[in-house]
Amino acid sequence: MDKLIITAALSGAEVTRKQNPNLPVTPTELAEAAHQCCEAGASIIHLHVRAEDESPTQSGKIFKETIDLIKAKCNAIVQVSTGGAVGMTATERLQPVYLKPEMATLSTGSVNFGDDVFLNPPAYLEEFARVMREQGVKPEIEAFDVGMINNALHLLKKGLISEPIHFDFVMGVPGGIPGTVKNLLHMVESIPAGSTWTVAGMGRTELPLGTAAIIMGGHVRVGFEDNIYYEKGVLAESNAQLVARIVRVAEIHSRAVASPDEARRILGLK
Ligand code: KMH
Ligand code: ZN
Repeated sequence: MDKLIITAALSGAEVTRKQNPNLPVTPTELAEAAHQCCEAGASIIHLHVRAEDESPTQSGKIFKETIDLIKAKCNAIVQVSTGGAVGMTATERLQPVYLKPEMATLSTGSVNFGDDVFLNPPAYLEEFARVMREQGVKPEIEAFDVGMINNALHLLKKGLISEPIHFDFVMGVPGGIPGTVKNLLHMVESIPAGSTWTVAGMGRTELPLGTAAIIMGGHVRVGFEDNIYYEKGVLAESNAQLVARIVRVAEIHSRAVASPDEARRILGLK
């Protein structure tokens, strides 16, 4: 098995400080959280940014400020979100890709998202993939359900993405595929040989799905974007606390944790 790549999803677009007062919001707070997560064992930082009033934004300026601060503190792979928040336009969502980060997310289908719809029609998929290819950015395919794997294979067929493909199975979103080990197995069995994959389990599915991925040879995403609790009724103190716990699970299962440069090699980044 490859060493374990841990992604820290620091804040997302939806979680608020009211829900967990430890949420990092400003560029300085996000950079400090990224630094702590790297120290704890994360090699990828999945990044969303916020405006001063805590609302989600895809502002290239705020992304740049945050990425520069992160780079000054640690060697992590920065993976910008192109999902942003529901309701944003494609042009708005694509802004951070022009900063040429090492990676960016590419959601390959629309999905009900709680009471909203996270809209990713075919034209968006092709546009996002084309811009990432032009900018030399490796996509992480965000699959919220199994059909989205097929949509990614369609992009591959069209030459808009290339192999090996890296998938993130986003599981347990209300509207997406439920976060069970049975469903995880089905997702893993549905991707082409030679692909890499990680799993982001929402809420209480974060730990069991992460544990399953460690055993199965996949990779794991944790963080406040997906889960604000350490255990039932107990809020997590920091993103790093969630990273440290998954490192302990990996240790129990004798799975070594990848450094950022080892993660770059596993993912085929330059
Ligand atoms: N905030 C969600 C609507 C991504 O980062 O690419 C979409 C999302 C996916 O978070
Ligand atoms: Zn995200």
